[in-house]
Amino acid sequence: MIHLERMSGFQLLPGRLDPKAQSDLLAEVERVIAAAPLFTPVTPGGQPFSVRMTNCGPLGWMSDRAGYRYQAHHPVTGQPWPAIPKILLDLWSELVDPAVPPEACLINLYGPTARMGLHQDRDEADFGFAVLSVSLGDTAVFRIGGTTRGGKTRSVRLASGDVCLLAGEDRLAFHGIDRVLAGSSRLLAGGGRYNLTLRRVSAAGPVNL
Ligand code: MD6
Ligand code: FE
Repeated sequence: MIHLERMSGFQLLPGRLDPKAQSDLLAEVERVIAAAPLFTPVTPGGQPFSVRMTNCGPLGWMSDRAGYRYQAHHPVTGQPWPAIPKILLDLWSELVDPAVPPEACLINLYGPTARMGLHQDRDEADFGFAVLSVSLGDTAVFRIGGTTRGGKTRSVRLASGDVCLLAGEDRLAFHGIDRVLAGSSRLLAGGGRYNLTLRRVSAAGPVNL
């Protein structure tokens, strides 16, 4: 069974994308944003996020007063999300699952004061699939703990080109971004950081035999 062969735990692959791959991916992200503009989500309680957000893939992650969810269309344009760039599909195939593709790629843009509170990624049907994250631009201070809120945490820097995976026993680990180190990368012309997270949202269908 493929599930038993998946890697476990939190995995950081520093510099997995070289500078050329980073600028190629950035161009793809900019193409996605041209079709699916960044928006500022709000929590169900009405608080705006400090990141701006968009998605690519058949499903996109959303938050508004109606709650957290995945949906197939952009909340402002009403259009389907653009396709996931091939470079990201190839990474998923290599690192997560060659047979079952991701359905959602959430794109978060951090300005110099943006952060992301500790959270679990738990809006997906099958936690057997890892969440794969790619960082572009300024370095972020990432915090990761265990699967209960309030436990011990550790801090890890995520630099441009780094790929990380939340898999296995860490798939439901609490994690967040304490801060972004403004000026630490020159990849984005105006500074800032993109984080891209690829997820399988629904349970995998039957494998073709
Ligand atoms: C970020 N990352 O790096 C926030 N989620 O900006 C995440 O929330 C995340 O890095 C799931 C898996 C990996 C991640
Ligand atoms: Fe997350």
